[in-house]
Amino acid sequence: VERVLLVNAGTDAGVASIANDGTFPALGVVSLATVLAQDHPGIDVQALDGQVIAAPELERTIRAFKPDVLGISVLGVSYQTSLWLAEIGKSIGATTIFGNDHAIMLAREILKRRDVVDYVCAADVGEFAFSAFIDFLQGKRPIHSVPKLVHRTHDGPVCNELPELPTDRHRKGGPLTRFDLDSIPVPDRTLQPAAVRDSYLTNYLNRYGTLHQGELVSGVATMNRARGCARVKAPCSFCGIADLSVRFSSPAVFWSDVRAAQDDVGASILYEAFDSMSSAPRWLDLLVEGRPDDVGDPKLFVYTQASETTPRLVEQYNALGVYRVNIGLESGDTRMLKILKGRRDSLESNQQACILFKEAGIPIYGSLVLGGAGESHDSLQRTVDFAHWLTDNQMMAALEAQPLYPDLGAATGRWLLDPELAHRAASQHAFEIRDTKHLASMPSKYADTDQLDFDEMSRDWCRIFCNVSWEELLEATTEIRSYAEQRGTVAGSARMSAHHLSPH
Ligand code: B12
Ligand code: SF4
Repeated sequence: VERVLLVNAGTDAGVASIANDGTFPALGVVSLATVLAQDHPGIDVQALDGQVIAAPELERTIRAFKPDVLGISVLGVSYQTSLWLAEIGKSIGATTIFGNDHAIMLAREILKRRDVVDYVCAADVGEFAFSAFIDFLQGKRPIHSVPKLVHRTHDGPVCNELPELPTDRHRKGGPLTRFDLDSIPVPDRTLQPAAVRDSYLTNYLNRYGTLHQGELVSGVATMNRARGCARVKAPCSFCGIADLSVRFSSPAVFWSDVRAAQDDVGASILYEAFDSMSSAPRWLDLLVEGRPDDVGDPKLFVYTQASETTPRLVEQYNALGVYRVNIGLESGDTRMLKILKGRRDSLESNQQACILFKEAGIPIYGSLVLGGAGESHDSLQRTVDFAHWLTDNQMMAALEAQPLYPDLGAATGRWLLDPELAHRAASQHAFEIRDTKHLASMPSKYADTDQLDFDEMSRDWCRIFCNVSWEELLEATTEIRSYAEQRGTVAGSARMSAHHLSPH
């Protein structure tokens, strides 16, 4: 193995964009490349992002680089592009391997059906598993010792269920038990070509430049020094994130990562991809205490939860340099919020959190999920009203709205595939199953395939679980987006086809 190329597959043609698409770097491929470069210094390794490189140019680059191994980062809406990339890889003799959430969830189905995919890496933290995979290709270790590698055998695809974090790389941490994620080296962001790095900044300024008037934005970076969410035991019903267990890096490594992003790409804006920053107030204190005096004024964009937002949290965010927050607001109806998220969520807690951020001058990147189980005309209208309230009060940096997509990794997806489970959830959360016959046909439709049509799944979901039609969800989506856009707020939608959004 002399050359390894890691590519984040860009979103498939015709899929709607979220407001942040192409504005922040795909970190996974850069982090994988960093560990590989450290563990295998003889290998020429590069990371590319198909989200910001046009398809013909990406194909030319892959063919010119002639990788021995082509690793592809695959999400639900980039599966067709990923298969196209794998075909290119096979046509030039590369070994192909898929990773990331969509590939993890459908690993066996993919290997059963797609000859152009040789392996799937099912690790949530993929760096060490991938490095071990390269060792295997170089004949340095047997295949069954590569953690979380899904590979073909006579008995069908199997996954090596071994720990994905090597224990010898752990460092002992302070009061928060261990800082597991310190074992992941600070990413070398220069492993992406300069033109790719520049395009994120250009896209960011095109979309959000007005939020930074009179301020120099010199670079944008993604970082990830904590993962998981306090709701790990009872996640939001639509949340399909593969592993929500809470894991951290030490403050020292957090700030080294910030410095490296400043040095490598001049980053003044950093997107910390921790699934729920508000779930870790003690870690926030440690970050603020550990902040070096000479680190300048980096601005952080973080995920936060409305029900965990307090004046104290906002103070901590101010001290840390948080300039923007991403909140899953999801609904303007308290009953729907309890079904979608949990007992502690309500319209009131959503509004209180938004008011606190508005008073602190922190704009919100918020999203709304339309069509949770039991959605009615009234609840949908309350969400539209809430979206208007958010826009009118100028609280939003961007607003997202879309019909619920039942991710197969989420409770909603499991209900779709398991009618009995769905009936139990219906009696527990007091919602009605509207079409029992259609529900019964779902397992055979979706359990045995690697092709998931997200519009159709969302439509099926709505028919079974909602008291409104999918068309009404689309109308509400369009209404929320146009109201926001007409008032100068950036709008977006995830996991749906763009043609369903009528022009406005
Ligand atoms: C930051 C982020 C973004 C950023 C950066 C995009 C990116 N591709 O990284 C932005 C804002 C641009 C973005 C856009 C989108 N995102 Co996003 N995003 C995230 C977020 C919050 C963190 C991802 C991250 O950086 N993690 C840290 C890095 C280090 O880890 P990683 O990316 O998971 O990669 C590790 C492993 O997965 C594995 N791995 C990954 N790829 C590969 C490849 C190989 C070969 C191997 C061996 C291993 C491997 O090893 C990596 C290193 O540990 C996740 C939520 C989450 N917690 O995962 C959602 C998430 C990945 N996004 C999601 C979605 C839906 C999108 C969009 C499709 C939205 C849309 N338009 O509809 C677009 C996709 C754009 C694209 N094609 O890249 C979903 C994906 C769901 C799914 N199953 O497909 C997630 C899981 C959130 C969710 N539950 O809804 N996103
Ligand atoms: S959607 Fe967000 S808040 Fe809900 S469980 Fe997932 S990470 Fe946690």
